Amino acid sequence: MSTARIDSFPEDFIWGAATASYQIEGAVHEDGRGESVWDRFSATPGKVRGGDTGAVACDFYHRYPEDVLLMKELGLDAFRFSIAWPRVLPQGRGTVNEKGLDFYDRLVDALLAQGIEPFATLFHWDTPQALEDEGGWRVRSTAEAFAEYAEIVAARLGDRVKFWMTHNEPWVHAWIGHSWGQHAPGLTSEADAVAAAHHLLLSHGWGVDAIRRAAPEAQVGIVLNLHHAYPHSDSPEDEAAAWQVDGEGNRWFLDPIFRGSYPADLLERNALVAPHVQDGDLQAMAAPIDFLGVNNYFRFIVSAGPDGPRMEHNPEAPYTEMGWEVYPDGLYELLVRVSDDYAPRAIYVTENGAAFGDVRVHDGAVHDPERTSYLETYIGAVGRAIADGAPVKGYFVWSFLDNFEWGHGYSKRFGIVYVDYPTLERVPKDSFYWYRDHIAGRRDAPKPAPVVTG
Ligand code: IFM
Repeated sequence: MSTARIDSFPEDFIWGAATASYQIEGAVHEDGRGESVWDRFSATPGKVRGGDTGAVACDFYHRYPEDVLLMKELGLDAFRFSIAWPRVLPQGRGTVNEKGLDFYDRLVDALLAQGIEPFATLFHWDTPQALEDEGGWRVRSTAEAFAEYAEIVAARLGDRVKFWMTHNEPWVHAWIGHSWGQHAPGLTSEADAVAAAHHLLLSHGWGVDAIRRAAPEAQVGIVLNLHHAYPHSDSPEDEAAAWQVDGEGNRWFLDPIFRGSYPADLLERNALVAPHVQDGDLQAMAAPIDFLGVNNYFRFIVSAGPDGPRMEHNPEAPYTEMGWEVYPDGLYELLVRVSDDYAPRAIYVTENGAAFGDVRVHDGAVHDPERTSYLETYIGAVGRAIADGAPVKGYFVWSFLDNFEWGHGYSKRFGIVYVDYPTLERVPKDSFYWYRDHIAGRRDAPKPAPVVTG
């Protein structure tokens, strides 16, 4: 006989929400902040929908005290934010802008005063433009500058920030920014994307060492955007196509970080331009980490097309405003598979959430049942993965606030708090109250019962 698992979430499971600097802070010209590639890109006509930029965004730079109180009302255990490199080092390296560091100092203190654990990401795509002008992530010197930056920030905040992430979604920054041209810096070369990915991975390894030097007690990880790739049919061609998609999106990052090698199948088939690897690079990238951050929103269904893998639509599934399939089992499978194949010490789901066409109705509220249902089912999938052995220690909703959704500007709303952009007023959505009650319910939940088998 076996009893049902009453509750797989451990008592110390961390319930959080996530954001990123350029998407929420605004104040791009304040207190000595330097220019970032996203300032330049979004100011270039035709790059971002409606000409939107992050110049004001949610004005979190000034409004963080009220936002932290809202986080407290939500009952968050942790808040994930990123640090804007050009606020700290306006030229990317060299002279430190103390006022930039002061902002993160104040934010961290405000969070801790409310009992909220800060989770800091060092790079969420806002490269200092000065470094981009020297070749950006295509060149090795940016990885060296990143290690310098990591050590400076960890030395200042490491007495209070325990959880550090070097990079957010290096695949997105490398490929969408350097090969597809849809994100800053807007380049369109596969060779540049491969070089950028290599230097991001290298800087991750060097960054891990730099953080540990400055803050020996730190828990250090990296955040990857991972998606389970399902073959459209069980034909060998579709299975090979799905494996290729898995290789380019998932294994291209997981293998160097956990195994110190690039996926051999892709290198052998020349699926991508070969990276230029110097002695010691692979060893540096595989610096031991304390946790893996997993960002997941959807899955891929892949068939073998005439020109390579082709993504298929599922006519029976709901899709979000981003055109992403709602498929919570994909997160379950992903977490179990990553645990089995790579054995990370711990996993945090560092982003998960959905954009829907939210509107504020006559009573002033924002009713977003699709988002609540999305969160509920995806959190359920996390619970099942934990029950099946995945070492998931925390979950962060993307996002706390509606914000600047990159090339889509402000047209896609991911927040559990609605932002009325003309006034910058914050309006908690129904999903905020659902998450608040969920977190409170977890705290009051009976302790997990042991699984009885036999
Ligand atoms: O808004 C982004 C975030 O910056 C990185 N992960 C995916 C989110 C939704 O697209």
